[in-house]
Amino acid sequence: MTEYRSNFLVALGSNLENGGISPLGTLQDCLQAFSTEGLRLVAVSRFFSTPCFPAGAGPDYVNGAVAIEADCDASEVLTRLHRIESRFRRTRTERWGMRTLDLDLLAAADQVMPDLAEFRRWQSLAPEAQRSAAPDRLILPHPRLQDRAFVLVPLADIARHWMHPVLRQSVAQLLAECPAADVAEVKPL
Ligand code: A4P
Ligand code: MG
Repeated sequence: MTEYRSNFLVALGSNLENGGISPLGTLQDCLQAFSTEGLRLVAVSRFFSTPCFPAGAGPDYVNGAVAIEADCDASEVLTRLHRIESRFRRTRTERWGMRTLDLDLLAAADQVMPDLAEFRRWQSLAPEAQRSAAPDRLILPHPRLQDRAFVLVPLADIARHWMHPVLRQSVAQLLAECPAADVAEVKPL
């Protein structure tokens, strides 16, 4: 029998009000939805205010991260995360656009998906191509996690010692390599 249950790491983001509920309120509320979807919360980070990336593209975000356990595989976890997003009325209009709720699957233990070559292709995509190209299948670990203070700072709250299976660095090490100015802009709420 397949044993799933491994820890999944998920990034949470919001920079748009949803029917009068603030981005912070949305992130707090969506935590209830995880258990409804059979995703058991193991750890929850603090929430942080972070400047929008790319700069000037919209209001500041609230970001956080959670660790979950689930009795299903990574693709099914992403399907459930998408269901939670739609429950919070996330609409995908513009890539990297504003959103009421963005849930990205950062990692499933030490899995590399779909394979090392495809992971490396997405990881090394030029910034301009990143803006216009979206993968049509699950890429793990999330190919941008190592580049983003707004992901790494919350992640360090809950999974400092998680080891990136391709880069062979822990979250703490990846964060130490992040520009100090980017890290300083990630402010706990
Ligand atoms: N997909 C493939 N792999 C994954 C994965 N590991 N996790 C697919 C989540 N989705 C994955 O995702 C686009 C496609 O990638 C989907 O079909 C999915 O199946 P999406 O969530 O629909 O689109 P998106 O959110 O616009 O793209 P993406 O790549 O998630 O954008 P990012 O990288 O999350 O950027 N600034 C601050 N301060 N804080 C933020 O949280 N977020 C973004 C969004 C931009 N700027 C930000 C923040
Ligand atoms: Mg996303």
